[in-house]
Amino acid sequence: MHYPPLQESSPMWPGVIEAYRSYLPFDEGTPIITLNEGNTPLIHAPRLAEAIAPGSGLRLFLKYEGLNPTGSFKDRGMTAAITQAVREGAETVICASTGNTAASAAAYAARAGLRCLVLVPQGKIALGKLAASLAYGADVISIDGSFDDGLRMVREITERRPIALVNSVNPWRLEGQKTGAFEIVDQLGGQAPDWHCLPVGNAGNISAYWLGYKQYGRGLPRLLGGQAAGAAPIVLGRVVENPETLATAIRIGNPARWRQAVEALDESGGIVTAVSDEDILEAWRMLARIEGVFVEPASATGLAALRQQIARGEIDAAAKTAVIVLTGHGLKDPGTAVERAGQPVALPAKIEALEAYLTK
Ligand code: AN7
Repeated sequence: MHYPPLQESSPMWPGVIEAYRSYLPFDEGTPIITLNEGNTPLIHAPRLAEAIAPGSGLRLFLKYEGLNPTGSFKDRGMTAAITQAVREGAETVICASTGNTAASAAAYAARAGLRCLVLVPQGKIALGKLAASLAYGADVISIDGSFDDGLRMVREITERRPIALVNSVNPWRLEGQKTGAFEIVDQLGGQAPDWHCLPVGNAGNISAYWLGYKQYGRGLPRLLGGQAAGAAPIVLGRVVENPETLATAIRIGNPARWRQAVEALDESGGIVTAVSDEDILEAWRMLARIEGVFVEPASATGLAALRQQIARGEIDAAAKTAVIVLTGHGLKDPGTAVERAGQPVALPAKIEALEAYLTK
């Protein structure tokens, strides 16, 4: 088989830094560390719109960030953070993570030839994230504490040693992450949505989206942030010492970007709300069964929040455009899927058995 060489005019997607370079603080000469992240689909979801706001004319779209190279939205910020770490001469990077940041940091560090250490909460990281971090060759350090404990540790070690911190306290993470807002505006034909809905854990993503919408200058959405009820510090207005939720990605009690998120919510006329694990799971099922979009549980929190706010009459869906950011792929967390989505039907390998099953 013969493939023609890539031409300079090739339409290959170059990754988010190259695609939006004029909006980002990277000049032409900077070597970019990229896995061609971004350019994720914005999926129209009319059946889901009808399910959560019947007859309203809600235009609902799903920004499927699970289709990034390491399966989550984190790759947008990580291309920027690792590019900057290389520019500054770093040899080692570190992060604390509930899993997705770890996998993303590990992949981009591998691509840049850097050592990567990731601190993850023991027993509270989904299998796909652990598997990927190990596969990319990171030093995976499992601590007998929470994400918040890990974040404290990595903040301190990077003050003591020449190691680059790539959690979203690193401003470069937000620079890359804000490209999600640019893409949504472009995909909607040059106009921001009325509502922008997403899960809030460490609050980097919501902060970055707000920066992006403001910078792009094509209208501003109102932000709707969802937190898991057992890990809802921003909703409660206080640190949660022992956060608990089956949505392990957002099992965070003391978000690093807390203040910035509150500012973004205020400026946008937004809402932050807590949703129960049951509501998260229901939204997770709806995404898969009504629209065929499989996400990890935390990623369904934006839908759970929108559904709750429409049901409570806090959001009027009539003729509105809403985008829900689906932050991570369903295959990140196969354990929860197998536990919560039902069991396979076991049958003998005989046609009669299949006939009997169908006529049951
Ligand atoms: C799927 O990987 O914090 O509010 O360490 O993995 O920007 O933190 C993950 C967070 C939402 C919350 N959805 O985003 C980590 C980590 C998924 C996530 C969030 C995360 P932020």
